[in-house]
Amino acid sequence: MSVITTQRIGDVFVIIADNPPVNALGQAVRAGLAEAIGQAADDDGISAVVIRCDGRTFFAGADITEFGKPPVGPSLPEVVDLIEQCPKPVIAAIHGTALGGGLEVALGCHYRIAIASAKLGLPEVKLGLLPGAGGTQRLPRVVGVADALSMIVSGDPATAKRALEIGLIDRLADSESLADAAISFAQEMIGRADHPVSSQRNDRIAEAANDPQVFDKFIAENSRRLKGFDAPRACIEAVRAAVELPFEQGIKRERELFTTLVTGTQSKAMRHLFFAERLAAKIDGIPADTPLIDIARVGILGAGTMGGGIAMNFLSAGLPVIMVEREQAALDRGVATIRKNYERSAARGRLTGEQVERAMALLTPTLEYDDLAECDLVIEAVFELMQIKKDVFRRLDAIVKPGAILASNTSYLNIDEMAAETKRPEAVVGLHFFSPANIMRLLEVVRGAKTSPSVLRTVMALAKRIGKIAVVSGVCPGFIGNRMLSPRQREAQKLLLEGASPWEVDAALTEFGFPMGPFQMADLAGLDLGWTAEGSTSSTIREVLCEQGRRGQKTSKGFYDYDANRRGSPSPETEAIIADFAARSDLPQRKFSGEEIRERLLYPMVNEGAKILEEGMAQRASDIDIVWLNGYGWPGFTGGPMFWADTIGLQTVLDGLKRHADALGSDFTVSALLKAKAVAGESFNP
Ligand code: 3H9
Repeated sequence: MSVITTQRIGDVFVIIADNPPVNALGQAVRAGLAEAIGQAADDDGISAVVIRCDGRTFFAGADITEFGKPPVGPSLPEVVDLIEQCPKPVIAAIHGTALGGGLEVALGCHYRIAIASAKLGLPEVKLGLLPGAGGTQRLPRVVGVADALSMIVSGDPATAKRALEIGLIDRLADSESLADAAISFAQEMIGRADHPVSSQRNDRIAEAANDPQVFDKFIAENSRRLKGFDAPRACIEAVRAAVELPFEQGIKRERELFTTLVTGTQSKAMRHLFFAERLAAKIDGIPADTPLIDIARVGILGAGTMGGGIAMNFLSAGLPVIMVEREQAALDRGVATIRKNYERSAARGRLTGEQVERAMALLTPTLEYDDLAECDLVIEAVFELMQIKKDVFRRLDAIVKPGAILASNTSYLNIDEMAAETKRPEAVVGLHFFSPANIMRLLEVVRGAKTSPSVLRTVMALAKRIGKIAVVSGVCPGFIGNRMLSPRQREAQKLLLEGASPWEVDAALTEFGFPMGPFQMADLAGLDLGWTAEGSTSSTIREVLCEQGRRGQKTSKGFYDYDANRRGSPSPETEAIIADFAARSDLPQRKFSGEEIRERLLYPMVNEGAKILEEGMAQRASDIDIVWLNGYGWPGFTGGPMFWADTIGLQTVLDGLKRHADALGSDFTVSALLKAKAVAGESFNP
């Protein structure tokens, strides 16, 4: 079947695209559109044109799988130009998502009509690109520079309502009658002179031409978001070209910038992540028809920071939650924190008061374990001690109805040992949420030796329902994320004893693109996590810091000293403590470059990632990238640790590990998989 079909309704020519799943603008669609528009232009019996899509959405963009391959015409910019130059009015009828090249097609049309649930955006920046089919030149001409900049640089879509307000669409239609409304719109426009042509409009950009500061202001306000990424700056430059240059020259500039980005490493990395995120949801060896367990009610054990955060995910998705604590005071505190978090979101305009009350009404706090009996899924978020976890699982097994899933939020303990305490090990799974659990998108799903396919498929589907990115991990200490964090932490500590300062170590990682380094992270989390004054033996730097009241940001001092705005500065007191440990270690003291620090911290992580793959603990290298990107702030423009290793070359990593072998110590072993792939000239990702 053809991806483009046409219909005549009177003298209105309707062009319909049908290219599942998201009507991406692949070559066949572009060719079909170009041909149909040519036909409409040439046929005197046609007075107006409607472009619409069948299926779940209007065009969701260029076909990303075509990037990096030899281009086959017609190109998308050519198609958009053909639409715009059509002598008959062309109307885009939008449902679902008009994204990227999809919105650029719509901007080439003379009019746009959309249903209320539609979203319109230029998300190219999230793929390390800029809109390359005229979007950077046409959008500012249609909605003005301020709104265009914010849409193009954030990549976030606008709702149809907002699109109407800013002039991006001309009309709203009822969802059931979009096709008819578009035809009526087209009929109304027939015979009118001067249909608006986006590329020829200059009224909206004139405002910015009179305010040359607009771009510098935007850069200053968004500097944090722009850090390290090439695409946002290129987006800004392209929009600046729309203001400063005639349309044809602006388009040329857009093309140059697009070409640089699409052939660069950052965009390759970000396109890799786009597909990696979708691939992570797929579990090898589990048939798609594996039955799902109906999850209508969720139980959470523990009302602390973690339990409360986990509960919010389900409440926000409209699922009733029963939250159990041992003491009334702790339960009340937990409920109050959930409410406070929701109210803060409401104050920022992200939720309505009604939504807050709806979520809170779904929460049942209780002191009775027995109240969990009818839950379909119970997640324990109690203290990280195996004995406690085992007791909890035994108890839950006795109380919760048969068929229900029992999950642990452990971040490193063995799920199989917990499962062995129950008579339903097939129903036991790890659900490792990351703190703050209501915000962080990552969820490590830990597949036990006996976890059933049905349970696994159910929790993956549930993860999607609550807006998480789920990655499956096997059972090993620390799973994927924390297991790879551990060699990084170890090396960071060792570097302190060899002469590097915490600020040098942190800077090496923030220069790489991490939002913070290991010591800044430790200060933020609190150095006294798991530390007690009674048990302290002054045997690590961290212990001594805690003993001296330096427990992190919350005490205004940790590795760093903090001012009232929580801005950290190097601490002479910390330096003295480290110098004392270094002197006792007898290790030679020297200076480290940022490059060497990065090699010491990041290469062992890649090595650990390779071991995780080798042992089958992760299904694929790209899953590891997704974990580190969404759980630990690994910079997206490098594509994640395994993609980054591929980019710099596995032989480079292997050589680096050899070079640092003495420092890494005799208990450090190089992964056989890393070695084999490096020697064969292969990469982790296909
Ligand atoms: C662009 O337009 C550049 C132009 O400016 C310039 C050109 C010169 N291409 O996400 P889902 C696949 S750049 C190819 O699970 P949802 C996806 O991989 C593009 N494939 O569905 C998945 O495959 P599978 C700008 C694509 O309902 C399947 O479709 N546009 C594309 O949760 C379902 O996807 C974007 O960046 C594509 N463009 O969300 C929009 N899009 O089933 C990217 C999707 O094998 N797309 N696939 O795993 C999205 O944001 C979401 O897919 C969307 C639907 C919101 C549309």
